Amino acid sequence: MDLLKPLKLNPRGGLTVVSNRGPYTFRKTARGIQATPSVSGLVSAIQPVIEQIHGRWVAWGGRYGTEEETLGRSLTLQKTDKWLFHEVMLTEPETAGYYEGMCNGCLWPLCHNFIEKSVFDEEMWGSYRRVNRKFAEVVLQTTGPGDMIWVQDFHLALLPGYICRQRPGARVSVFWHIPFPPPEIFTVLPWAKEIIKGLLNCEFIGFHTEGYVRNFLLSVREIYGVAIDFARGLIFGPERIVRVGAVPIGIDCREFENLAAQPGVIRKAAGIRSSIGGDYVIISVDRLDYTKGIPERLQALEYLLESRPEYKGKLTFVQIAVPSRTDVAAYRRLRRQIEEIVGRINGKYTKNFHVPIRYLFKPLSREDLAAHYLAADMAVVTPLKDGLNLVAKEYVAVKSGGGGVLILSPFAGAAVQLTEALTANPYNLREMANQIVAGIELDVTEKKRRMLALARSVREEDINWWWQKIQQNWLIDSETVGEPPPDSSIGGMLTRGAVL
Ligand code: ADQ
Repeated sequence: MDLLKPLKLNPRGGLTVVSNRGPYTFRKTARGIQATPSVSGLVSAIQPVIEQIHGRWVAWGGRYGTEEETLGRSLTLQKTDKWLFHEVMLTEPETAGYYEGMCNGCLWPLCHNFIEKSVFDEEMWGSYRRVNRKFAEVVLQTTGPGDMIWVQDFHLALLPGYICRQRPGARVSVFWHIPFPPPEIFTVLPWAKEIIKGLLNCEFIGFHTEGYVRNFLLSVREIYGVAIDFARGLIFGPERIVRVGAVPIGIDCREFENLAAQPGVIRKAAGIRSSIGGDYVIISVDRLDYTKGIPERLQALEYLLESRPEYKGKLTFVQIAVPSRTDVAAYRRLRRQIEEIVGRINGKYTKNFHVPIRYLFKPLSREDLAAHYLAADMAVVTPLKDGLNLVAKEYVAVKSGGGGVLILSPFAGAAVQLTEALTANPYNLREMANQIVAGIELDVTEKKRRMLALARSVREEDINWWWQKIQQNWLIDSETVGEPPPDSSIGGMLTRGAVL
């Protein structure tokens, strides 16, 4: 790490966001390095915050090189209009072990309760530790002692520990964007203790829901046996007092409301509708991921067309999927599976040139995305498990005038806030089909009442609200929280026997 180029600290900002992927993916082309915007919930959420704060963003830009190149050029400073970007470069083996292996092949499925998809491999874990250390070096080089370091997500769970080892008392917080699983699942992870130990160096750890907070606290109790105040979300950890809380992420609601009012977007939406005809239009937008429940949703649609023949030729379902983790075999298999189901349904139900499913496998611009939301009578957001789900909120923001129906899975974190949505269990094809029909037949006044209530919640708890709440939680002085309650779980309450 001695080879890192020294960087000037950003004089304007005291906040540094650290995440695995940043706002751009860089690729070497014949015309030089090209930057393409990355599509993910995390990027959608962080971008408006960092633009306001004029902070710094440390992330991997999707490029790799040899170990020597990585060490020699691991910081490429990109100056954008509103924030500074520090690129971390990874080697090819690191990408395989840390990102594809430990992050996508182990922690992602485990945290979404897909334990059977999780691969546990010591080499992958070694790579995860190495890359977390590498990020820590970059963060330490580019920040000063008083800076606030805001780490994003499960990719960098060891980072707070590595930072604090070299800078005791550093101001570090983690926001965990995906679900935190129940302790009986999390503690299966051979390195569960190391992950918890790293996180306990934070001042504040944020999750989307109270359920995830509880799962986390229970896991800490199970693994560590330190004092925990469940009511106030406090862990009296070995390094510091850690606050833990539920702060569900919001969207830039005004941006989507403005987009929906733009003449160009309205024209595009009208074009989408006229290309579809007079049909009822249902939309789903997802990163192509097995947690999003895309095959299950398509099967529910097939069941609907089979069991309610009066809807044949009257519904068009638009599934927009953005390519994701295309290097991972399981994701390539999922893509093929979805294409097969779409082909089967369209083959079976296309009549007089009416095609029931339009399937787009590509990223859309913000304007195109808003136009598709605007064109749709209903959005079906039915993940099998999802930390929160921003698509549900984006659809509501675009439809905030009162049109549109939202069908939401109870297994998306967003269901805790968006209580006026119709819910449907993605594992229950019949319930999904029935709820889609109920949504289509919903009385106009009731439909409007529900959408206006949803819009109120999305507007009130938007991205600014989220960032305010994060700061409020982060900036409380830990020394003022007092003693742990007498019934807290210091030792003796561990539910596991010792491993010798
Ligand atoms: P994701 O799993 O990426 O995020 P989600 O919250 O739905 O899931 O966000 C996806 C984002 O990508 C949305 O902003 C959406 O507009 C955008 N998007 C999807 N398809 C697109 C397309 N074809 N073209 C352009 N944009 C597209 C993770 C967690 C979530 C959590 C977020 C934020 O898995 O549960 O909500 O982080 O914390």
